[in-house]
Amino acid sequence: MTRQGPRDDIDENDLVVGSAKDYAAGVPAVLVSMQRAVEQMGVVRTARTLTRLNQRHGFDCPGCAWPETPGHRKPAEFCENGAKAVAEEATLRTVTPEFFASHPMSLLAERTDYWLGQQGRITHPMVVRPGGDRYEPIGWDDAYRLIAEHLRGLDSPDEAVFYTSGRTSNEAAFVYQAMIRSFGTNNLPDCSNMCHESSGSALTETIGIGKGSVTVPDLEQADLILIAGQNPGTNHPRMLSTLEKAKANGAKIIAINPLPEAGLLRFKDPQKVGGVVGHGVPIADEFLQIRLGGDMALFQGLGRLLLEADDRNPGSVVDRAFVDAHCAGFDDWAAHVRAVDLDTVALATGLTRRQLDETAAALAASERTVVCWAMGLTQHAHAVATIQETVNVLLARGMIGKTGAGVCPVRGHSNVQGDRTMGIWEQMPEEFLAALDAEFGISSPRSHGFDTVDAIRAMRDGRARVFVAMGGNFVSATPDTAATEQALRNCELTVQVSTKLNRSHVVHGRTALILPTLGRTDLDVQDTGKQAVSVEDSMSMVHLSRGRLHPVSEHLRSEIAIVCQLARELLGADHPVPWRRFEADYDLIRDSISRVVPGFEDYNVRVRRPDGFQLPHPPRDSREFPTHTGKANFTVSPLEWVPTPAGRLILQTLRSHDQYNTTVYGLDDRYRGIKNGRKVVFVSAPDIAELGLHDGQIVDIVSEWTTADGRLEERRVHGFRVVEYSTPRGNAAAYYPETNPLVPLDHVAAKSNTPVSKAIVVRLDPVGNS
Ligand SMILES: Nc1nc2c(c(=O)[nH]1)N[C@H]1C(S)=C(S)[C@@H](COP(=O)(O)OP(=O)(O)OC[C@H]3O[C@@H](n4cnc5c(=O)[nH]c(N)nc54)[C@H](O)[C@@H]3O)O[C@H]1N2
Ligand SMILES: Nc1nc2c(c(=O)[nH]1)N[C@H]1C(S)=C(S)[C@@H](COP(=O)(O)OP(=O)(O)OC[C@H]3O[C@@H](n4cnc5c(=O)[nH]c(N)nc54)[C@H](O)[C@@H]3O)O[C@H]1N2
Ligand SMILES: [Mo]
Repeated sequence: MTRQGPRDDIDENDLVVGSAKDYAAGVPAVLVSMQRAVEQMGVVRTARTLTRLNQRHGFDCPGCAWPETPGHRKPAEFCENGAKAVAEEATLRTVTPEFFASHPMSLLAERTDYWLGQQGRITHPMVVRPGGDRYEPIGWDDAYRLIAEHLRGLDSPDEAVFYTSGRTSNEAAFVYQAMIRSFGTNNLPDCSNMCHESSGSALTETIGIGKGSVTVPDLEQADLILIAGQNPGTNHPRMLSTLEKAKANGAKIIAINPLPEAGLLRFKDPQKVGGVVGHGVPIADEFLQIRLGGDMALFQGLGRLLLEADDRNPGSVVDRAFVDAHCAGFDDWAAHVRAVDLDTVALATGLTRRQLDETAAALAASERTVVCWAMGLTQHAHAVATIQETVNVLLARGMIGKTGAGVCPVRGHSNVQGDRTMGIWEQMPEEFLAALDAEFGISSPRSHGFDTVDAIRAMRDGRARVFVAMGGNFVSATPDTAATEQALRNCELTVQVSTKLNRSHVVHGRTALILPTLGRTDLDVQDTGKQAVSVEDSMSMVHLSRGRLHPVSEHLRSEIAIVCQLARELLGADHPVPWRRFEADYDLIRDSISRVVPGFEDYNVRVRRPDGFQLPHPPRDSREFPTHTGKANFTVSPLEWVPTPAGRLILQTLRSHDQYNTTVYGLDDRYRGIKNGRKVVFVSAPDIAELGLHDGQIVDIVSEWTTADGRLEERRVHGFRVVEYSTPRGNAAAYYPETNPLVPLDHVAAKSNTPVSKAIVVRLDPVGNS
């Protein structure tokens, strides 16, 4: 294995379909991660990098938001996919001005996100001027002037949109939102709008805080863990070690998923002898193969069965003391779920009555229950209500705010939770804005800004004209690709602060800038010396992250430096926020945060403790629920589910094992048996037969959407291979972002406005005589 150049673009003709695996990790995981790392970084940098990953004096993994194990850390606290995320960022391949000179936009436009990402780290600030056909180098100061001119030329600050992806550190997010609010808008959409927004909405209303209430030790001590709508073997592999420990302590694990995901079934820990030579440990004791969008019905049905069990033996199931002391709305909820029709539940979930009874019995017998979930619950039209039904069941059993029990939304991006805590939100509460204003002597706007979907609408309709992105890949990550592309093309200026090339650089406004930035692994030196940043994981732990690698180009600037320098240009030298001092010394940013954001007192001291510190969480810490009633709220929602229309399928869009969101590392979805390609659609054998198709056939996937005024709209992606797979009748699955063109912009979750990426009505149109 030696360092290699980028591979060719995808040729879907090379696609090979093998059999799906029933275990995750094991030796292949180690081999694949080392191979990818060496290809990108060479042997020396690989060794330097992977030994620093998730260590106390190293950098936080830019992969997922799963917490590090507190206390002792193993010498290799990472997983296959964490290693791939690092290799992708720490690569020695570069995208230089010469690259851009020989790659006009028309050429880049033909390339996939896979090819674009493979080219390496961007080395210089680049610009495309109106009518230009390729990026040219631009100096940093000229770039800032250009942005400031465009922003100052707007009729209102609300004509600008500032997006954030979830890798941005706390410090960078804090200065970024301070600049944006000083400029005068709350247009702060972020990737969370497409991700766990539904969890935040659901939890804030019910328990008073939009974050999970458990820690790693809680999971290890739970006796029952439900994992709904999550594929940890691929997306949070380090979670499997925690689950393995929980199992060793006697926990029962129930996986609720339309797909038999490898990591949920069996896990071979590559860091243990048994994981290398043995068969691994089974993870899930039960697998409920639920229909897409059936979880709300499941939890309402479980609510009814639990109440009936309590009727048979009063006080044995419902935790009356907890409900009486801490909850509101129990009676209304009880009346509602008692009336739920269990036959409808069976239809909506595709589960048998016996499976429902057994799951209810497991819940009734458990003393410490945790429910974990991710995108399988959050990206549905009724996502908020679904998550609230899981909360209802936990509240009835008194399972919040005690050891080994609680809610566990498993976040995606490594600092998506921290960015929100730092003010990246289009609707930050008044207390935060007031504290921010008091700290700096500014006056933040108070009207709510655009979230992601509203930002696309505003740019489409000409109500927003400048788009700035702090990371991410807006064009490929958002729904309705055609609409989003048009929205960005409508803009006068688009600015991408990025590490790597992606489609959002190729689909751009009349003027476009790329500002290349340091990543998590890079050494960050400012006027006062080496800097560290901090992040908050999925369980509210805040800790430091220090990059160590020499940046691939001397022209890269940290996200903080970019924001502070742009802010000085935009807001003037005498602006009250001390931009120059912030840029020179990140401790000073943390001092400001400690005065603005509750829970960050003594930030600089506490963040330097070995495992950092944990933010307060009233329900977890003291069974206090800061909701509008002052109690934990049961909620009542009319039952919704997703029936399949005749001749159609319900499609979910999900991740392969070889990608990080829109960053495609490679073309193998090893656990699902896919090699060398991505354009597949997984369908059950009986549906393939009923639709008159055959395994291996090439089809177009066509989504069908009826608009509010009754028009039928069709959206199409071309040339997908039908793969026979274990999924419920009427359901199908295909990879994102290739299928984002199918997701209608207006198909969003109630309350959270999250695009419905897990339930799209589609038909499969055969292509030619394949
Ligand atoms: N390696 C890697 N790690 C990642 C990411 C990555 O792309 N690659 N992305 C990161 C990000 S930003 C996020 S948000 C997380 C995403 O982590 P996940 O949520 O695990 O990601 P998805 O691939 O969208 O998988 C959704 C899972 O939910 C199931 N599902 C879909 N619909 C339903 C439903 O209606 N009910 C139930 N019960 N299950 C359903 C699917 O079958 C699938 O197993 O991972 C993070 N970590
Ligand atoms: N159909 C469908 N759509 C989805 C989803 C789905 O399941 N189905 N999932 C949604 C979810 S959960 C999410 S979170 C979003 C993800 O949406 P985004 O966060 O916007 O997308 P990513 O692919 O994670 O962004 C990758 C890019 O970020 C840049 N980058 C990487 N590291 C850094 C850094 O340290 N600093 C800066 N400035 N830039 C960096 C690189 O240029 C890279 O190309 O997609 C959503 N879209
Ligand atoms: Mo996400």
